[in-house]
Amino acid sequence: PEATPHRSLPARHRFFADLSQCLFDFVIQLLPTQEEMSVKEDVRKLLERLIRTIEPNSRLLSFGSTANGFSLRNSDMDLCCLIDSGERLSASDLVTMVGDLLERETKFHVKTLPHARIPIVKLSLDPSPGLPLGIACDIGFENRLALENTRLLMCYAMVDPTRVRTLVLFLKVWSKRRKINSPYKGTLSSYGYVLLVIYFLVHVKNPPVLPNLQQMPPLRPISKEDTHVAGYNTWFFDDIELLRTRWHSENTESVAELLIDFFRYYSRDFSYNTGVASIRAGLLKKSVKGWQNDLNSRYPDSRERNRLCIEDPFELDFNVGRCVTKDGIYTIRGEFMRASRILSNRPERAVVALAELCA
Ligand code: 3AT
Ligand code: MG
Repeated sequence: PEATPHRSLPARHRFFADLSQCLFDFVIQLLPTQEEMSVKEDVRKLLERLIRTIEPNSRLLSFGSTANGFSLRNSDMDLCCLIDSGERLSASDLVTMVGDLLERETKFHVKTLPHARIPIVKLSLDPSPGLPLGIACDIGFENRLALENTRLLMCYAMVDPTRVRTLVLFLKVWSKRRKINSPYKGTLSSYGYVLLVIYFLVHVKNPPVLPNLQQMPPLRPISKEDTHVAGYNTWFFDDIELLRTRWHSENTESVAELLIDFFRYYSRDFSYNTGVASIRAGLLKKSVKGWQNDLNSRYPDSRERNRLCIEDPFELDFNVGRCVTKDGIYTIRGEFMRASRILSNRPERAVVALAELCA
């Protein structure tokens, strides 16, 4: 309880201002350098040229963080190979052939996963003087939905670049440092954390920081062919320049206030047991989506699958949090609580709080 609000209020605001400044400074030094971006672009072009020797009508496009503005230094490259015409080879055959080719023609270490949900070729390059941390890169085939969700996240970042990018980049670093960013080990992917941030900014904050781009009225009638990719509706309002003239947020909270509230919301208020976070439609019920945990199932997989439910913005039957296990959600919530505790103590110096947060 604050006995003298008129005296404590400025201190509170000073803390928010300090912490916001620290957050900007912290993420800026973690952005990729111009040089790193140009090396990555060169790698993309080289790989595209090689793949075209097998499939002349193909294009190799960037998606994920390299393409949506949420990239940190030395993040991996996500590439998607699209074949424009004359589909002759299946994605899994292509993975095998491209894998063999790159093994022969380049210095990359190559691993192929031809039978994964999205068949991919995984590449890595050892560190060298010009590239002190090497490069890791995944090439997927015909993964058109990933290109669309990358574009959606990029548009959300463009609506409010400072607040959205700072929050997202900070949460990515924080989740990696706290070791809760590995779907293979039962926690959540970066993509999942980004969706949690956007859900919070669109549906939890009142007034909202971001509009719901998937529910804005379109400018002109659109036909089904124009809006559907792989059977899913991928339409969203993407003319951000125009949006700026029509919509602006009434929410004036600082990045620090939003971050503190984000941690509070996901440690305390989000209904993990029954709720589904959907950036398209707000809070949904697991029971309505058929995403309850089947605790009696014989398969450990379906006992675990729906602990944390985050609806993919386009692939509505896909839970982006499906890899999160019982232990995983316990750890993640514990981390949200820890972060909430550190920040709500409002320590003397914001920079010390940040260091402790990511320690
Ligand atoms: P990093 O910088 O690599 O940590 P990122 O933003 O590249 O983060 P991810 O590597 O988690 O994010 O994902 C890259 C892209 O792959 C994001 C999205 O377009 C697609 N993607 C990842 N996971 C899923 C998923 N579960 N469902 C649909 N698309 C996904
Ligand atoms: Mg990535």
